[in-house]
Amino acid sequence: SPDLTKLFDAVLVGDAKAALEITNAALAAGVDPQCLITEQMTPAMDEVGKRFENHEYFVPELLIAARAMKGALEIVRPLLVDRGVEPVGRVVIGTVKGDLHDIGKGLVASMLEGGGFEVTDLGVDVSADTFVEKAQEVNASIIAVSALLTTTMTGMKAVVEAVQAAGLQQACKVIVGGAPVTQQYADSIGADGYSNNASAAVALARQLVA
Ligand code: B1M
Repeated sequence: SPDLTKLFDAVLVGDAKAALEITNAALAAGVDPQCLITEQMTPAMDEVGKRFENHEYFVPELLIAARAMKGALEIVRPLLVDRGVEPVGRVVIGTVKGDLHDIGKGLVASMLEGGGFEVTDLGVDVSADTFVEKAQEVNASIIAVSALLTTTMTGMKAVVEAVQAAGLQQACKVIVGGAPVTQQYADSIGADGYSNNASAAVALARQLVA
């Protein structure tokens, strides 16, 4: 069976070709796709972040690591989606204004789709107004906001406020997440929910639409 730690190494050094090859081999060998993400790719990104903090890595290394992970995720993503599930609700998701990190947000979006939600992904650097306008347009019952920077997570409060200003707070719940976000922070801005990983986000969303 394939040596999965090679996937960790490939993401860590940003070797997109190797990341693809190992992912394909692992899937062919019947390895659980979820475990490739949680046990190899995400820990590799954490190590990338540590090296960045220690000034061993710089922005270009962050970018090529992200490219390697995203390439491998392209193959894994369809496997997270369980087709034939009745739509359980509509979610509008995006990364908060000023923030360009999209890997975790993309994972949450894929898992929500896998959990039967209809998902509109607004991408990165999304303003509070855009979240609300899109939620109204598609009649979403949940807005999911991701933030990876301590400097941008404050923009999540603006989303909660925009939902309130539009009178949508009963119909549309705001859930938040991302590395610097905590339950305490979510409570302090009046968000309806917080989760610290993609599968917990699905459980939370299901609970809120039940
Ligand atoms: Co940046 N970056 N980055 N970065 N980057 C971090 C976040 C950082 C922690 C690195 C570090 O110093 N250790 C640090 C933030 C420090 C802070 O604010 N406390 C940082 C910095 C400083 C920066 C820049 C400012 C660097 C610079 O330019 N000087 C800059 C900011 C740009 C901007 O956004 N305006 C920047 C840029 C970048 C790149 C663009 C180069 C690249 C992103 C590429 C991309 O996304 N397309 C990048 C990367 C790759 C990282 C790290 C290394 C990895 C992020 C990642 O993808 N993790 C990151 C270090 C780290 O997080 N360990 C770092 C994997 C991903 C699966 O995890 O996103 O946490 P995560 O998602 C998880 C959960 O958090 C949760 O579920 C996901 C899966 O389980 N979750 C949610 C996420 N969103 C959710 C939403 C929900 C629920 C759960 O809604 C309900």
